[in-house]
Amino acid sequence: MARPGFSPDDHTFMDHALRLGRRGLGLTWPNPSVGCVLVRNGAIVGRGLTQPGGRPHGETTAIAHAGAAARGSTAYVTLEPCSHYGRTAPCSDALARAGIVRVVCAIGDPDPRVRGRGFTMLRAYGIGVDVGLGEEEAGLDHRGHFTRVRLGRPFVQLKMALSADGFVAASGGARTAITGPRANDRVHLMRAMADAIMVGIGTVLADDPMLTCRLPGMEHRSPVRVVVDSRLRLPLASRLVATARDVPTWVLGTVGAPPDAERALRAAGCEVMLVRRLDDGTLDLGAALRLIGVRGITRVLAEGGPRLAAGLIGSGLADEIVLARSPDPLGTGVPAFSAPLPDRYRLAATEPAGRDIIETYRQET
Ligand code: AOF
Ligand code: ZN
Repeated sequence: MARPGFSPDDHTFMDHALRLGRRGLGLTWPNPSVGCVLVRNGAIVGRGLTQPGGRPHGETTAIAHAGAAARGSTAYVTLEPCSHYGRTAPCSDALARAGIVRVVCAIGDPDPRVRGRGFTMLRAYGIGVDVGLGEEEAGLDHRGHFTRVRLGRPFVQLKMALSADGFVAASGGARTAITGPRANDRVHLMRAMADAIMVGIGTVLADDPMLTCRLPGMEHRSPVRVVVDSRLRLPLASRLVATARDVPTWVLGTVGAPPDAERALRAAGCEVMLVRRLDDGTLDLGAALRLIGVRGITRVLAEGGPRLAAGLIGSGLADEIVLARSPDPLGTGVPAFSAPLPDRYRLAATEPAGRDIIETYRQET
């Protein structure tokens, strides 16, 4: 639906900027992935998105792409242009210097270094600023950055594959294929768009997973692998440890875990981080997430198993739950949940993937 104050062209170009920005999800941490499109006389003269590692920013990338053609153009940008001096001058400055006459922006940046100052700076330069087009999509795309800025931890998406009768694996914990190839591809795409993928040690011991993105051409987008492993039981012979020098592998143990296990994992190329135990003896997942947030992770895909899922849901840390549901029953096995999903989760999307159905639930905030 057209939004008052914005033309059909505005909508088209903002959609384009949003799609560009989404391409960088999973690559730009600790920074958000921002898309920017420069338009003059109805034609696109420059496009850019935040580069891997977070710099250069989307706007400066688009300006460099446009060169002299940027002068007199409108910038469509998915996040408030920055106003702080990092390694380079702020994007708001760069837009003014490039001769941009109007900025259409989806949403403000809550980062305390920016928070409205970007808009103020642009207006002070005499640039027209219109905010709010594509706000809802941008709010979803930038959830990693926003959650990290506001709550000091990454955004957490919890994914589980369920049989028709609600099991995640056969009894005994053996590796079980639940969903088909289409749903599995979707999960690999979710991995590519995450900064980190998190599993519990139970899943590693049962499945010996790789946790990489194996979509053709997207292998380089494998996220950091994080194993929640209180007592540091991760086997040195596991595929995760064997590949730890190629794909970053972080092991989250608790204070008091065996020091020799810690040394051995470090020597094998893993990073070991220790967090405190809660009174009930379990690892403090909130503290663990804050720790990886400090390291720059903004988007976590948690892929099981049931114990990690219960911990994340129970502590209010699962912001989004994605259920890949198979039409086939298993008959018996390991149940996904011991209780129904709490009421605060609302079904936001349902999408077919081959014979399976992918449901997305969001926690109301
Ligand atoms: C933009 N455009 O493409 C991005 C922005 O550490 P720095 O100096 O790179 O700044 C990071 C902050 O800049 C980050 O926390 C967020 O507020 C903003 N990200 N801003 O103008 C971009 N990625
Ligand atoms: Zn910037």
